[in-house]
Amino acid sequence: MKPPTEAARKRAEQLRTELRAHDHRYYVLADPTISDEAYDRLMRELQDLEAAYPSLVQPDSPTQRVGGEPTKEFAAVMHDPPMLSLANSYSADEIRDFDRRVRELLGSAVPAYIAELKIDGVAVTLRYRDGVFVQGATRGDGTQGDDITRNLRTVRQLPLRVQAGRASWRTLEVRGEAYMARDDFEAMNREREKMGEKVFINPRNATAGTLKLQDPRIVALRPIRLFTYAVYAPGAQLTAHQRNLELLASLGFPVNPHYRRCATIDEVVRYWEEHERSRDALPYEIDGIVVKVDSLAQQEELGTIAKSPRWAIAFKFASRKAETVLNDIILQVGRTGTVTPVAALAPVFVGGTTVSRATLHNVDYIGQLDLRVGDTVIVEKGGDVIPKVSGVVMEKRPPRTRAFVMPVQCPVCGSRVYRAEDEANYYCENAECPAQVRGRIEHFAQRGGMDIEGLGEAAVEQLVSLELVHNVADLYQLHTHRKTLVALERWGEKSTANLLAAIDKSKEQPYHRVLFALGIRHVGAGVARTVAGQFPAMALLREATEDALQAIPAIGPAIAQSIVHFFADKHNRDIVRRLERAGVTMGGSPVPAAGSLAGKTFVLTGTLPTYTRDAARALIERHGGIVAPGVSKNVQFVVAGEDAGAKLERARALHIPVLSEADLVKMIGS
Ligand code: 3BA
Repeated sequence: MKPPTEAARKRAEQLRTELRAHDHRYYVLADPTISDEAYDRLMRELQDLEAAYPSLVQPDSPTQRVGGEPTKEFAAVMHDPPMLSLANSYSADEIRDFDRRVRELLGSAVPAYIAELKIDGVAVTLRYRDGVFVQGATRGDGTQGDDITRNLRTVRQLPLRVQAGRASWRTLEVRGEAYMARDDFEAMNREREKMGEKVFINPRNATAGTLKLQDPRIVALRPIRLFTYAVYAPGAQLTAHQRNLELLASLGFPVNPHYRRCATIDEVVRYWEEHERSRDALPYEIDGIVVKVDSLAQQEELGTIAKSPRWAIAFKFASRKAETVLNDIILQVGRTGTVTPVAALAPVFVGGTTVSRATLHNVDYIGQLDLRVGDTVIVEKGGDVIPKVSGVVMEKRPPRTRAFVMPVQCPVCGSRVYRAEDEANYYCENAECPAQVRGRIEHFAQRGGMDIEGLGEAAVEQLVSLELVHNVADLYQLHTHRKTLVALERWGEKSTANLLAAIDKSKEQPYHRVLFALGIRHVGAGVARTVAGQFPAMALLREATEDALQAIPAIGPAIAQSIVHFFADKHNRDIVRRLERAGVTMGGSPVPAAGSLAGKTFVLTGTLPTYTRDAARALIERHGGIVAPGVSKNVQFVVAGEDAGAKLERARALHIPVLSEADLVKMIGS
């Protein structure tokens, strides 16, 4: 083995220092200062040097994150101090009891609390010797866990070396929570589904499963992140929890920014209430808050009982999971003909409401869970309001259940049901299927569309089954059936007059709403607004080519194709012509440039601190802006969060201003 030259040794050291700084800026601060290409060049140079002189390789080198050969099993690691567990509380009364106990034990001293988010992840501990990450482990039973050093090394947010600091901070034990962001988790699951692999039930399971893998090379490909919240440094004079959090951040560790100092327990309760309400806007899952006495001297005085500290407590949110029985699997036919399975459940109270229906995604999902009618199932209410069935309690499966088989006929009209190529969806092939007809009319009449009051689900059902209405154009002929309507059950003079007036009034809805109401696939309210802005009349849009449509910043090939496809259909053209003849707005009036972002096009990239991708998009659209899928010179702003990648690079290259979430919010406000 060739000994490294002095120049090689120096250069390797310099590269390591530079790469570490860039890693921290990119992964922890979400504020990179060099391009991906430039970063890759530095990394490759270091890899080449280390390959030429293997003695230069150090365990804390940025090259060591990619993972190595698989191991057979994990070695045991003893925890010192032990990893305690948190006592749980579930109500304001219980948290006040905690406060009372603390104050009683402290006598005259008054505690201040630090309230922080309780990340729904997996607890890990990290050891640093002389500033270098040397060992990482799971919590295990609190006294002994698994050595998962090589897996943790792949976590980009984990510093492999602490940033300078005093000598007393160089031997550390740092503890925190490994987790996955919701978007990353969903993207990973989509990918796994596509590859025919098993999908994970939730981000926490995915994180736990990943950290237990024996092959660090696979771990390196999974989107694991980290928040740290505890530090032990034998040589340092630590005084308070909040100071510790600040110290961790200054040493380069990711620290959740949402913690708050609370002088009274009322403030803690308020913090809990606030985050119970806003939890869905966070990009990761939390299952409550953690309350800690700030002063370390007071912590010591309070001590621990059994395995829990007396100075800290978890204050959990109400569970959004419950067990219930799957009574049936119903098939719903949507307005585009999709046949989707829905779970009919024995009613159960979960996350504040009674649930008796839950989504099953698609037929593949049923197969994956091996879900059968009669099973006891877990119902979960996640970030979105729609409850889902997330698992089966196999021990409770009754005898003689049968696996679900997708019928070959539409449950509504009896036509053939087929599976679309490359899709998990099944479709009813009959465009005249009453369920599809009803769905299209309901979509047309809904708020946000033509907004026809009195034309809800029940009314549509009645009109369609009596064959008074076959399509949305028929609505504007409904006045010719006035007598029939008045004679109908639940209708009468007044309701009929109201409905006909509401239909008449809907003719004045602006063109972009009409476009949305038509129910063209992929054309939601936002896209309709955008398209109407570029093609300000139906007569123009009707003749638009895919190329012309794709020239609009936010319009991709799928949308363009869908619009062209819609107008190529004779039946659809007829309906549009009849709407036009009835006097429905077909253009002319410009799209209302509503809101502070009107006329501006944005691109979103990376994980924002508080808004999910969908929430940020909705926010921009609500204020009149457009969200484009990719960066081009037609884009005015790029909103970048943590882990922003190629899009951010491209924005820089094109000199497009880059905004943080806070900048965006400010822009909306001004
Ligand atoms: N803070 C979990 N324990 C936490 C240090 C103490 C603690 C947690 C916490 C014991 C979170 C128990 C496992 C453990 C490190 C022991 C948090 C969270 N604080 N913010 C008070 O966000 N999930 N969990 N971890 N030592």
